[in-house]
Amino acid sequence: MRHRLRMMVGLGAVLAIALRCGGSDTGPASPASGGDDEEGRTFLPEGSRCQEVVPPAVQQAGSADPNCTPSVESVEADLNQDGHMDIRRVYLLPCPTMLGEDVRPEIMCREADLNYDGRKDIFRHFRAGEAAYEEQDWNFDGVIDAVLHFAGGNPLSVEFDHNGDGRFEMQVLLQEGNVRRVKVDAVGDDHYDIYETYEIETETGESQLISIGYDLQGDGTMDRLVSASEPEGSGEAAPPATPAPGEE
Ligand SMILES: [Ca+2]
Ligand SMILES: [Ca+2]
Ligand SMILES: [Ca+2]
Ligand SMILES: [Ca+2]
Repeated sequence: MRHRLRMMVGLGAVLAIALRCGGSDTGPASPASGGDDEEGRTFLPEGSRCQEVVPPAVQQAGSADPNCTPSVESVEADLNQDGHMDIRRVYLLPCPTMLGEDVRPEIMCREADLNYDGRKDIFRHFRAGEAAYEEQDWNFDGVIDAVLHFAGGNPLSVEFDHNGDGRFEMQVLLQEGNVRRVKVDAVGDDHYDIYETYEIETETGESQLISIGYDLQGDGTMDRLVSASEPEGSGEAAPPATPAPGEE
């Protein structure tokens, strides 16, 4: 599913698919020629990360209409009109409930090809119609570089994989869009070694660095805390280690 290949052939086939947005299955039907368009431009495989699966909870919830089965549907669009689909949205089509509520399509996933090379680069996943997390490929190499997590529809934290090894070595915790805490795994042992704590200034609304904590022994416990208002001197000038909230 992650690397489902969807190759396009002629422009006609693409237009036909675009025109039937809203059909039950918008998957390109012709996987024949390897993805080259008429001008010889080569597109990468789509690299989709949006699954077209009815969530188990929805499946189990049942329906007031015995003839209805929940289903999913994807809708695609070619924004730059180069014959290749750049954006895809996956919707859940639920069934009527016993409560007689309106039945509307519910967004489950949205993915887009930002640099028009044929491969999708940004993937936002939804739960119960609300943003849950978003995977981002910043350098368009097909490897996810950052994952943004949401809570109640608002950004909560971001994890970064700077070296493309599939492990996140940096996590940024957010509060109302501002940085509150930054954790860095500097040695690559899956433990955070550096903890930066920020405070939101009430007047400017900007994040101000308060302190930096270090785990020098790699045991998950902070060994040294440097306050931003007391510059770290050479040697042993820093104050004794003080655990940050939540640590030790
Ligand atoms: Ca396109
Ligand atoms: Ca791309
Ligand atoms: Ca990448
Ligand atoms: Ca990494």
